[in-house]
Amino acid sequence: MTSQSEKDELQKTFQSLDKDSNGVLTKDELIEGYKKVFAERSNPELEVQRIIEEVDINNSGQIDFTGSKQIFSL
Ligand SMILES: [Ca+2]
Repeated sequence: MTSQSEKDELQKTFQSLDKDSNGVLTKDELIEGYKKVFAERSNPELEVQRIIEEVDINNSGQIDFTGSKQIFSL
């Protein structure tokens, strides 16, 4: 479904957003990234909150690489 180049691209995006390189994106990291990727959308905080609720199935408040795939393939 996802091509290798798309995966590489996503990996790069994920790593650039993961400021402390701990392998997960916190809400703050996500908001920063969301603003960059979807610059035209308003209310990034609200959107990110909604996404976290949707993707964060174990309620950790953080998104791992698998979760980020869902976000950026929207
Ligand atoms: Ca992080």
